[in-house]
Order: sequence, then structure tokens, then C-alpha cells
Amino acid sequence: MSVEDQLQATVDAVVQKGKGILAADESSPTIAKRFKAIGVESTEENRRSYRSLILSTPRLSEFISGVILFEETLGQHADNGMPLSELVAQHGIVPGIKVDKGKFALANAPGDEITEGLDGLAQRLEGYKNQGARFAKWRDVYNISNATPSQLAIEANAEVLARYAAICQAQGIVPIVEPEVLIDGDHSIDRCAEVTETVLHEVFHALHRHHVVPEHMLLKPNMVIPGKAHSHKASPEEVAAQTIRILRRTVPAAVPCINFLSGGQTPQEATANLNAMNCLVPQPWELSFSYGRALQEPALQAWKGDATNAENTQAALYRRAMLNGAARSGKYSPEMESIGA
Ligand code: 5MM
Repeated sequence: MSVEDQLQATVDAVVQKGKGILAADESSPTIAKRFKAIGVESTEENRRSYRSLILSTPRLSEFISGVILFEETLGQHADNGMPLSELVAQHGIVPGIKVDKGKFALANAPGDEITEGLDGLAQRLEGYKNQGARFAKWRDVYNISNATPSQLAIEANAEVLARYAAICQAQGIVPIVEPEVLIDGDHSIDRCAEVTETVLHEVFHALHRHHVVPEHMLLKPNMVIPGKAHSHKASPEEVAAQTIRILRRTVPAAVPCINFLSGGQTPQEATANLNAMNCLVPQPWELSFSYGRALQEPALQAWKGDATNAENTQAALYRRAMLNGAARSGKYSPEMESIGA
């Protein structure tokens, strides 16, 4: 199969009506934080056992078409001895891999960060592909304050994101491009809109400069929402209107799907906001999810590191995936939250 055909086949498999992506690619410090909140030690075996449990959730593929894994997970095995990436693929879910190496302070830009991991990326991708990964993910972050993000940070991050995406496509790996404007702070929804618009403009200019094919990538942006500490809480309709306004100004119609991150919203908020967007007039792209916390939080709470909670853990994940599957076509309602809970 040609590289183009490989990319198209992966896009077709991941972008499906009523389905989205499960982000299970927490790096070691992040998963340690999530486990600490439920009183579980982050050992290699606990991480394997938790991920084996959620990835074996029966019928998960009804609402999940792709899963993003962390490098360690790609090399781990399920309880039945099968490599986790194989288990996922056997369930009809496409395995993907987080390939960035995390964020670091950006020199000469106080308060800004830059994501690293480009060195040796092409070689690493070859290995990940042999282990079953068909798409990749790279996350850039932007902190909002009076002075940040600086133009320097916006340009530097866009450049690495575009280089990453170009390298992925050359290897037949579909890149998920994730520029995340963080929810932390007391900024207004208008300020989030302004920063998100500037960031996305810069990202798509860089992608164009690096000849990234928009049909063969997925965008994973933040929604346009007020900062967590802001006095005003936006309704799903307001979030939907502001987010779509910014995306229509910045994202080419050729991009097949926009898979939002949840970014610290509660699971219910993330579902309601996605639903509100899918209630608006049809957009040029599909609007879906690639949630980490908003899909996994109830499952982690149900699990608490105890194998006897396995069934409830899988039920909690399945339920959240189902509600987001409904939000994918504007068919979710808050009343559905109490059904079967
Ligand atoms: C699941 O977490 C991913 C990896 O994050 P770290 O590098 O901080 O460990 C993260 O990129 C995630 O995929 C996105 O932030 C979306 O997850 P949320 O929880 O924001 O939906």
C-alpha cells in the first residue's frame, strides 16, 4: 500500500460517525498524579493492569475508534498475554502513540513552554509502526496570562508541531496535531478565543509551510472556554458558538475531523459542550472527542486499584464513551446522565 493509501485508510478507520478517541497516553508523571488521587501507587505493574482493564472493556469499539497509548504501554501485555496494541486492534480500535517527549521552559520567553521530541523521531516512528501504531500525537501547550503566550512561543511551538506532522506523514503515520491553550487562570472566554485564534492561525501556516496534507491529519484543540478561576461560567451554547467561530476562521475545510481535548472540564461539561457544537448547522469537518480525563475519571474512581472493581470500572468507561458517542451527533441530553448510573 502506498503511504497515501495507508494514511487514508487510518483516517477512515478513526473518523467514524458516533465514535471518538480515548486518550490513554498519560506520561509517567501524569499517571502518577491520577493514581495518587485514588490512592494507588504508580508502579509499572499497576499501570499495565489498569490499562489492560480499560482496554479490554467489552463493546468499547461501539463508541471508540482509536486509542492513544504511551510508549511504555505499547510494549506491555494484557492479562491474557496479548500485546496491548494487538488487543486494541483485535477489538476494531486503531492504536496510536504519543510521540512528544514533554514540555520544557522556552528560553528567553518567561512563562512559556516548548514541546520537545523531534530528534530521532523518524526512526522511533518506524519502531512504533512495527509495534502496531497507525497514528501519533504531539501536544503543545500555551499558558494564558497578561504576558503569555508570547509571539515567540506561538511561532516556536507551531514550527515543531508542523515538523512533527510532516515526519509522521512521510512514514505513513497519521499525525494528531494538539495545540492546547490551557484552562488554568482567571481569563475570560474572549481572551481564550483571542489566543486560540492566534495559535491556530500560526499552526496552520506552519503546517502549510511544511507541506503537511490537511486531509491526512487530525486536529485536537481545546474548546474556547473561560479560565477555571474566571467568575463567569459559560453555557454549552456559548462555548459552542465561540469555539465554532474561531475554528471556522482558522481550520481548513480539508481537515477531516476535529477531536477535542477535555482539558480539565468535568466529564459532563465536556460531553455537553461537544453536544452543543454538534447541534449547530453542519460544519466542514466532523466534530468528535479525544478525551483523557473526561472519559477516564469515572473509571479511575470506580477502580481504585482493586481488581474486584473491574466490572464497575469498565462499565464507567463504557458509559462515558456512550454519552460522548451520542454528543457526536447532538443526541446527548443531561437527563441521560442518570440512566443506568
Ligand atoms: C492523557 O494525557 C495526555 C498526555 O499528557 P501528559 O504529557 O501531560 O502526560 C494529554 O496529551 C491528553 O491526551 C490531552 O491533554 C487530552 O486529555 P484531556 O484529559 O485534556 O482530555
